[in-house]
Amino acid sequence: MAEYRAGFVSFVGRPNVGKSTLTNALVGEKVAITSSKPQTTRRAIRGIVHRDHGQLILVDTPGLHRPRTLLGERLNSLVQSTLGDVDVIAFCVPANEPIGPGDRFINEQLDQYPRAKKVAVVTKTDATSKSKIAEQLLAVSELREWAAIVPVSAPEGDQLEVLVDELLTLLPESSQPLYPAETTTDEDTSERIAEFIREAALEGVTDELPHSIAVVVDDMVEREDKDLLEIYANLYVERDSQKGIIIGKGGARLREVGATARAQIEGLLGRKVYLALHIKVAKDWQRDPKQLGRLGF
Ligand SMILES: Nc1nc2c(ncn2[C@@H]2O[C@H](COP(=O)(O)OP(=O)(O)OP(=O)(O)O)[C@@H](O)[C@H]2O)c(=O)[nH]1
Ligand SMILES: [Mg+2]
Repeated sequence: MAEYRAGFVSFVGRPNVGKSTLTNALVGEKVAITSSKPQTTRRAIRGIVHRDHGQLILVDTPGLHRPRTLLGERLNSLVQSTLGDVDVIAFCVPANEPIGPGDRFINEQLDQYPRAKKVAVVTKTDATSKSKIAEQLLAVSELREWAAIVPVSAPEGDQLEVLVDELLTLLPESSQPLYPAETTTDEDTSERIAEFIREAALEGVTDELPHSIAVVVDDMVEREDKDLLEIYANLYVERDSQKGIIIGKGGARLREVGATARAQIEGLLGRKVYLALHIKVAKDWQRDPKQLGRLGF
């Protein structure tokens, strides 16, 4: 019988390559928010994958990029410290974009973590042709000696189990699981709620605005007269002009964001919630150490 294995696997790569989407697909639940805008993930988010013969603790990370703000620098350091602690580093490259300087830079950084085994994951195989996938697999194989190279499509569910099996074989043997069977993440409920709100707010905004949004759950209160949880959250932007965009004409956009987020939160908690969302300006918070600290970075 195969030995039980358990350990830590970190997904790393440029922004927007599909690390969080893949994390969620493997875990089978939305533990990390995703969006079409780069630099969505801002924490190292653990997602647990349970199998009879082992347990993968996935650590989704913020996309590595050339930082333009203090937040960007902090996120890059967060990725670096995460990579120092994991058993396997899974470097994610999309099938539908040629390998560029950003990918090469990250690949070179991986040399700094000799203890970790290194796997390449070619994501988004549904978004390109078979011949392009073959070309990408070849290009990736030339970057370094990988323990495995696995092409996957998260939305199609293609090759996900192959990836899980490959990753499990690279983990250390363990006498027992590291997390209980029902655990999918160790993120706090209030953190997940804040992230659902941020994800809803990212929908349909462009340019610099996605980067300027931060959400903090301020308070959660049980209603005494009925089975309802009241959630009070603050959505921060960096400038007054951004406030108007988030709120929209007559408050239409904000209502939409609230409704989308509430549906996600109710799905997570399995109960009705009332969501009060307040928009506040935290001027240039991405560049301000004090405000970054207050927002949890
Ligand atoms: N077609 C296709 N699209 C994908 C796939 N995986 C992710 N995407 C899309 O790619 C975009 C980015 O996905 P994310 O999972 O947020 O990417 P990420 O690497 O976590 O991005 P950061 O958190 O910014 O580093 C989203 O619009 C996803 O829907 C895939 O396998 N196929
Ligand atoms: Mg992400």
